[in-house]
Amino acid sequence: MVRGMTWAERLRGGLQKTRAQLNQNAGFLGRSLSSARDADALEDLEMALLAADVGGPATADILRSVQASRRPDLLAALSDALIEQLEPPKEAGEENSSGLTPWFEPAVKPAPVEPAGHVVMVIGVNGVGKTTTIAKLGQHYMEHGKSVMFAAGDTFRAAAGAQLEVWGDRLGVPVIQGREGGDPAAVAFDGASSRKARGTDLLLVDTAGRLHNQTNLMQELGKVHRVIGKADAGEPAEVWMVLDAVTGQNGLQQAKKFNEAIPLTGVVVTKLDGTAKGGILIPIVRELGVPIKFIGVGEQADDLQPFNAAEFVEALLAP
Ligand SMILES: Nc1nc2c(ncn2[C@@H]2O[C@H](COP(=O)(O)OP(=O)(O)OP(=O)(O)O)[C@@H](O)[C@H]2O)c(=O)[nH]1
Ligand SMILES: [Mg+2]
Repeated sequence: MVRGMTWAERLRGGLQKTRAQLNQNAGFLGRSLSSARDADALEDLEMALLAADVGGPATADILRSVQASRRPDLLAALSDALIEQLEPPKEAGEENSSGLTPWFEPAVKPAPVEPAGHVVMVIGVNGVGKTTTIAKLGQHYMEHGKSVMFAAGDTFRAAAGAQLEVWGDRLGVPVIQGREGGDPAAVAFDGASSRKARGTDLLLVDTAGRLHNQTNLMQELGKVHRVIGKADAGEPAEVWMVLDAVTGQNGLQQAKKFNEAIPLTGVVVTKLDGTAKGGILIPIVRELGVPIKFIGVGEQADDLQPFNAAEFVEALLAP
């Protein structure tokens, strides 16, 4: 992606494949369909949602709420229904924005994602974008005035520490390194201790990629988690799993297993630019029950931003 683009433009560009798929299947984008809430249009919409990996149960709910909507046109009704699916349920008395949001309001600026404490552990399957996400998060939080450190907890892959070191140098972020082949828990312990000693706002802990069925490696994550708590009580306040959107439902099933092994506090969805199945965000919110913190739509630092449901849906459906 090109520098100087706004986030709204990056997001729209990044969702291009999913939008094209919806358009191809449902043919409802960029047109006014005030008279189209008929069986054919709904059936097309159903196919489009399923093809975008929205999943059966959520698709059924979306169709129901579109049919029940008082909105004059299908697109606005669909927008409400999608936002409702993507927003975590609100406390009593607070209204979700769906139903209240005027159609295509100017993009909402994403609210900053405030970590609940000082240490964020970043986990996930191999190659999903953990290390580059840490770099992007580091830049994001520095731009928001926070001091940042990295811990290179991937001691498994030869070049992993060096990869994080390069990012650290570029961003001016201190990187706590371990020995290659060493114990990742030791690196995490050093990182958490030195974060506390220095009073740095935020420590991002990288980990090696792994599959949920690699029992030893899953236990290792638990150890990294416990050891951080020994260095700094109550930390890590956050455990964020990075999910590659391209892996769709498969990635979601992996996330469920990870969540059983080590409770997640958030999800970061990367590579939305590489898939027509951007609808996967809906079952992530619905079935995993863990909030989406950030989404990524490309390789540049600015291509990762806080997730906002209304903004996402607007970028997905806007003509
Ligand atoms: N197109 C695109 N590429 C991305 C995105 N996020 C990350 N990547 C790319 O994905 C590739 C893998 O990223 P890494 O950060 O090394 O992934 P990882 O999870 O740390 O990989 P392992 O440590 O090997 O498990 C890199 O080429 C990244 O630039 C994204 O949102 N869009
Ligand atoms: Mg990595």
